Formats: sequence, C-alpha cells, structure tokens
Amino acid sequence: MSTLRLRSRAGVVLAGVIGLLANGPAHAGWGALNMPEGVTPISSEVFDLHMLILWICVIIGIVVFGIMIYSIVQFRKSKGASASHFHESTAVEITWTIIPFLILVGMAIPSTATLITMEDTSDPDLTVKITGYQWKWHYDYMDQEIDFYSNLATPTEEINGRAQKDPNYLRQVDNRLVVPTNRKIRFLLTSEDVIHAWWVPDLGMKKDAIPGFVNEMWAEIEEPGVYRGQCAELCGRGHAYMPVVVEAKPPREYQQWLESRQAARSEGDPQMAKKD
Ligand SMILES: [Cu+2]
Repeated sequence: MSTLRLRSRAGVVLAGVIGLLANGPAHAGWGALNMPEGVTPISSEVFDLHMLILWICVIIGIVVFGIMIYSIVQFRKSKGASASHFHESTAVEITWTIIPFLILVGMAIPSTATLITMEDTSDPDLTVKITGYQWKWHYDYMDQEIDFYSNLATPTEEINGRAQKDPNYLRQVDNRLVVPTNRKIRFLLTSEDVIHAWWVPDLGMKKDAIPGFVNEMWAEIEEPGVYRGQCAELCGRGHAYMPVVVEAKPPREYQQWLESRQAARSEGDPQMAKKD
C-alpha cells in the first residue's frame, strides 16, 4: 500500500475521532459514558474520587506517552542516535520507586476516608432488613412492624417478545421499597437461599446478601424519586428477574405511606402480614 493511501486512511480515522470528540455519541452526551453521580452523599464522594483518580491516570498517561514518543522521534537511529550502555543506576531505581509510592499514597488517603464513611452505619433514622430469595426481595421495616415481598412486575408477554417492551423492562416491581429523603437509612442484608447482591447504582453502594450472615450498608437519599437496580450476584435461573426499585419520598409523604401500609396490615392484607 502506498504511503499516500496510508496517510489518507489515517486522515479519515483522525477525522472520525475528532468528530466523535466534538459531537459525542448521538443523543447521549458524555455523561452517559461516565458512572452515575447518584443521589446520596456517599455516591457523590465516590463519583468525585472516581474523577480524581481518572485525571491522575490521564496525567500519568500523557507524561509517560509524551516521554516515550519524544524519545522515539528525537533519538531514532536514522538521526544518528546511539544507545548509552549503563545499568544498575541507583538514582533511577530510587526515583521510579518513590514517585509511584507517593502517587499511591496520594490516592489512598481520600479513598480510605470515603471507605470509612461508607462503613459507618451508626445512628440510623430507620433500619430496613433486606432478604434475598430466588428470585425476589423481602423488605422488613424493623421498627415499623411492616414487611413485604417485592416481585418482578414485568408482564410475561414482554419477556416472551409478544408485547412491546417497557422502557423499564425487567426493572419494575409490584411493591417498591419506599423510604424517606434526607434520613439515614441502614440496610441489613441477608439471604434465605443463595448469595444475592442488592444494588442500586444511584445510592452509590452494593453489598452481597449472604445466607446466615448479615451485611450492613446505608444511604441518605437527597432527591425524591424512583431509583432502580438489580441483583448483582449470579443467583440462578431467575437472576435477571429480581430487580430493586427504591422510591424516595419527602418525610411527610413517607409517613402517610407508612400509615396506610400499617393500616392495611391490621386489616389483614396477606401481602402485609407480619411473618412469625
Ligand atoms: Cu439474586
């Protein structure tokens, strides 16, 4: 292939990359390529951490590839460069040990602070025990005397391809986990059969639900809204059919919901019946 043709091909590829950088993927925007920023203090912290580490990696990439490309071009054989023949340079060894060490320590300090905050489930305003089952979730509001199962609500026709799929296909449930906004919610996670994992990306945390074991996590949701997730640990045939839907309501609306649920329970709604 001639040099000219190679050059024109490289030109087409370059134009494509520049076009993508200028316009972004159609209708999506760059935000869609990044991780979600979420709606809790923890998720914002995790997002900021992710961006910090990303930019550190970008700078390292530019410096390393910059030096490499400069050296390849500047000291090429055709320009008459001759290689130096040294080895075992103590100064070089110390430099390339110390610099990465400092970079890693610099990354570890904010990461550790975030991890410590994540693990601090003390002083919650409410506690919800979440139990994983093949293939549904059970929510127990521990101090409120209510509990219920949350099952997939996507119609079978959509799953079998006999009906148009909803935008929230496989991410709809019959009973949502309703929680108040701006309150510290502690989640206790366990399972009655195999290992599941309760995951809502907007809450910034994911933990395994393990039989015979209780894991803890927490969230304080700042924005009212509906947040969707799913089981994130392959748990058998119905793994794709146990979504998580969290609905955050302002505290007053949450209180109304709670009272209506408690009333339904005392009227003997089997869905609301407290297990013994
Ligand atoms: Cu599961």
